[in-house]
Amino acid sequence: MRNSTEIDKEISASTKVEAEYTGKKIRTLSGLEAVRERPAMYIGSTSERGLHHLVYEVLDNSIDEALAGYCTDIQVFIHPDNSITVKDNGRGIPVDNTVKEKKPAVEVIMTVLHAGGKFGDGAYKVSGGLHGVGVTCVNALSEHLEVEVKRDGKCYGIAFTRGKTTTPLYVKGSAEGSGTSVTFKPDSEIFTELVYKYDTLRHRVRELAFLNKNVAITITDERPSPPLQERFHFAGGIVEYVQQQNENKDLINPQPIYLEGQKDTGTDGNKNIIIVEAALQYTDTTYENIFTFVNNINTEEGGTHLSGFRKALTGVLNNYAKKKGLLKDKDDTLSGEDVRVGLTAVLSLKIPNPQFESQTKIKLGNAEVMPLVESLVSDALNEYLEENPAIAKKIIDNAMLASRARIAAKKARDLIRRKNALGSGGLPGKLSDCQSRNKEETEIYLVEGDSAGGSAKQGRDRRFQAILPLRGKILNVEKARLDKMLSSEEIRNMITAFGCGISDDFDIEKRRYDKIIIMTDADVDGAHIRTLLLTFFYRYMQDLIKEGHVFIAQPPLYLVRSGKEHRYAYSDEELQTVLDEVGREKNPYVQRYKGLGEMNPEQLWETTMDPAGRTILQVQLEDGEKADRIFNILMGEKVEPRRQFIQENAHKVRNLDL
Ligand code: 0RA
Repeated sequence: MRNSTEIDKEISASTKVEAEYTGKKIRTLSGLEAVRERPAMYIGSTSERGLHHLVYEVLDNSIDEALAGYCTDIQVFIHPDNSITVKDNGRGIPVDNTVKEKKPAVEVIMTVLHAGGKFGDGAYKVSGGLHGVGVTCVNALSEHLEVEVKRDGKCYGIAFTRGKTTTPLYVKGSAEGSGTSVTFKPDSEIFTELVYKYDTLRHRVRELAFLNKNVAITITDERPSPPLQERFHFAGGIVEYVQQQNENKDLINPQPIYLEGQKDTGTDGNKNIIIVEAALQYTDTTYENIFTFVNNINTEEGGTHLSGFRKALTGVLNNYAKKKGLLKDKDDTLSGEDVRVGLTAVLSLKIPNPQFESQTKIKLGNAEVMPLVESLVSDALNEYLEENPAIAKKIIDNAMLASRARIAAKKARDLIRRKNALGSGGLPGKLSDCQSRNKEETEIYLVEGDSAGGSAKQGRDRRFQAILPLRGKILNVEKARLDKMLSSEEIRNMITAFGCGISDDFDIEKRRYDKIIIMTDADVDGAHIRTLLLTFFYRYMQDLIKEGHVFIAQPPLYLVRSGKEHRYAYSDEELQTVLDEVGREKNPYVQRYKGLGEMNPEQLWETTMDPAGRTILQVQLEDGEKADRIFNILMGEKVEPRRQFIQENAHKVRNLDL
């Protein structure tokens, strides 16, 4: 344990930097005032995301304590008033006085920006926050925050309001064991959203439990009665993560390949220990799913660790296939894409000083990490292949199949591209394009069936609305490989009409429309076509969904006529309201639309296509991992999980939330 003097030196070093920086500003704010003045700068947002971020910040401290090897149990409580408690059985935040402030360390940690990381080992401290300001920000942005520390046989308490100490440290009584408990209530003056979402917190807690196998995390929601409680502890860590992710898929290697290694990359006697962990499992699916984490942060944009991992995979599998004579032609090579088809993997690094490249902190930049990950993964993978020749052969066969499909798909794609290069833009004959070429204002309706397509074409505003009718079922891309997929005319028509390519060729800037609107019948077939389309977009044009370009049209279910008046109802409840309003005694005429084809062009425009009156649902992709599982369940081979999912979610089908 380090003493207070050491801690104090580091704090003064950090506050000096702070002072120099703020000194240049016209107006000088103390640290916590700055946080309250510009909260979004510190926690990203003051809406739902930021609200949940507060919990992650506090949780991170307990996880750090677990990483240091001192904490095995963490509990998260959502209290009835939407305040939160995070409690751990670690060493407890130090309470002795610092030399400089002559205040308890716990108070300094909670009130001085950047102080937290300076205490203790802090080796793996990477706050989820943008500037590593962590729990101090949570304090500044809380109406009330209370810390309880158990240490040295005593229980201590200290409390704050909006970052200011209101109850200085005092001894509450005696206590056994050690630990820290932080309770806070987000400030209603700061946050626009104050209600915690159980599922959001549960997701992060579960993820942290996968990534840190030595710690059990319990989450309790005290708002419902009886309270909701779940405990997450995965002794298998990321291996279990991969297994859950592949739950409903057919497996090539039933037991995931697991590797773990560490290396000190420090120089001049300074320690810089990097820990690498990976779990890999191949399935018979046609896409890759690699999740990467650095210090428990999801590096969604990858970075040097992912590059090293990919290099290892491509190199090792090619060498192995050549050495064992598994390739058809000895000059064949498997591309990176080929060897990743069907792969689900988790790569998790713990690294003392990560450098994140992008603003959003989700891409790792440390150059030394790439060769390190490459060599660790190569060694482990080589060893695995040598020890499991039968599975190794299956993995190579899978990659060779992907390779053939890739070459066939390239031919098909080149053909589409060549057609595009020829006059008339090569647009599909079935497309009724719009006049405007300004992609910020244009829309394309994907319409089920030729007859509804005809009505839509007549009813639209041709200046900015394009219509592409889709006939019958489009191909289930979840099951088909790329070459087969591109042999489907409906799919090719969409690709050419959208103009932005697919997969590796995808370029969102080249898209020809701002909104892609799926308009299908309000029945089971319509829902099926919609799911097929969404699967296609999700797998091959994901950014269209991520950036909010995909929508679902909402045609009415009923037409109510009464005298000269006509009204539409979009749900069964709304039908009742409309009937109440027009009066039932006059015997209104009610028509239930069985399909879009029953509406004439004017009706279709008025109810579903006119931007002034229509409702369209934006498809959101909040959680890629969940979406992947849902698509796999809905569109994959296995019947039982699908039946179960549909039964459990039947009430939600009107608004499929990815
Ligand atoms: C600084 C030093 C030590 C522990 C902690 C911080 C600590 C912080 C938090 C925050 C939540 N839970 C926590 N648990 C521990 C080490 C003190 C020692 O050496 O005993």
